[in-house]
Amino acid sequence: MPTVDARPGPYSFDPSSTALLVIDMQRDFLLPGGFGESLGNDVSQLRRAVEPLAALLAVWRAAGLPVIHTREGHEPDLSDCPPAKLARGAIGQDGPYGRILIRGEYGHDIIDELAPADGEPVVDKPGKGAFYATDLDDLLKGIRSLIVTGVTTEVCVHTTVREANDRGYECLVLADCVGSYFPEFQRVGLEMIAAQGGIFGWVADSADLIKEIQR
Ligand code: TIU
Repeated sequence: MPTVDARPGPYSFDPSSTALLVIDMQRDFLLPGGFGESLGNDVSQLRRAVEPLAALLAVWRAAGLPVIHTREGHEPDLSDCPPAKLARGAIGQDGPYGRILIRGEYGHDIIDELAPADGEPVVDKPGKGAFYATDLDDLLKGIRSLIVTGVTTEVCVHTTVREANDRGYECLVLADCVGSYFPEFQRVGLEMIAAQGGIFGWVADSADLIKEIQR
């Protein structure tokens, strides 16, 4: 079995039961003028994950392994957006890329560099976790190991990894393929996953995973 040099210890996975999850690499989080910036964030902080993730995707797809993308967002009538979430952001308001975080709008879609390939499922989710109010668990039938990437480390990545861990998936979070608006949250967010003997997952660098896929 391929085994990645990870924290807190080796992460072994069977490629036939492993999927790559790419969380919320949407224009609304990564481009100026979207949801992320509307919350007062420096969106340039997320850019550093794009290149390593694009490189990993190329290797992963070449190996014929499955990729699942997610997008956070809401119905145009906002019926799936809890009032408290609506009150604390610009969701549904007009922005430079259409209505912010609304399905079907340009800003809601995934950035060009990481566009889903034909046949790769895209899971639309109203929450931070990718399992809440989605069919992700059904899509993952037969999958045991999840390689987790995307944004943001301490919000949708953490929530999804915690949900996945509780459902029995073994999650490897790739440090250079996840991003936070806050450098200190990036560091501590990754430490939290691997602490306490890997309390809800493992953390590694994409180069160490790529080495195993290409071995
Ligand atoms: N604001 C923030 O850090 N994240 C989100 O609102 N959603 C995701 O992490 N995708």
